Amino acid sequence: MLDHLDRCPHKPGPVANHGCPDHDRDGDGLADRVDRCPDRFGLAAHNGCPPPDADGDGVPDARDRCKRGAEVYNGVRDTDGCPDRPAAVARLHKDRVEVVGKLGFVNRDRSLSRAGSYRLRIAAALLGQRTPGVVEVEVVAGYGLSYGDSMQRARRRAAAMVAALRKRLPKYTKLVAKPRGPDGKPRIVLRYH
Ligand SMILES: [Ca+2]
Ligand SMILES: [Ca+2]
Ligand SMILES: [Ca+2]
Repeated sequence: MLDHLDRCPHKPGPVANHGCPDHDRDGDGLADRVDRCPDRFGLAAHNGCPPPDADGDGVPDARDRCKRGAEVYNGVRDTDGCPDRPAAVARLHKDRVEVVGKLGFVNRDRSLSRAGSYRLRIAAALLGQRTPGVVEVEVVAGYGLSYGDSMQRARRRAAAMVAALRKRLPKYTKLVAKPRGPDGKPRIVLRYH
């Protein structure tokens, strides 16, 4: 490319991008200038957008056997897209997965109980399908504790969650522990982006 037409003469880039390197913010392999959803990981077949999902349950329409009924993430047939029983142990949102119900830690909050591991496995499967670059493990622990004790518990739980998630998520997913002070109900929220 002629230098006077090249907006980035010191970096290699295609003519279509005025000689500048292509960017791909969501990392789905489609350059931002041709990606119809530049901030959402998508497929080339859908112009860089995620496949359609009419009921928003995370199961694309093409595989969803109940297109108007949301999947219940409970470890029972979690990929067919149909509601089922028992109650959900994880809830999927656009930017986060919430772990539902009792959290389940043992060894003075340093590791997950069996019930906790079960919930984590389901939450990790949900996260894994979203191919996140980063997962923030937000933990709020305990009522009725001092601020310091609650923070310490939240720190241990977040570390236990990060260690357990590390074994189940791809290497490129960065895990960040986010222990929080006692601001309401104990909870675990896995924010992904
Ligand atoms: Ca669906
Ligand atoms: Ca299910
Ligand atoms: Ca469905």
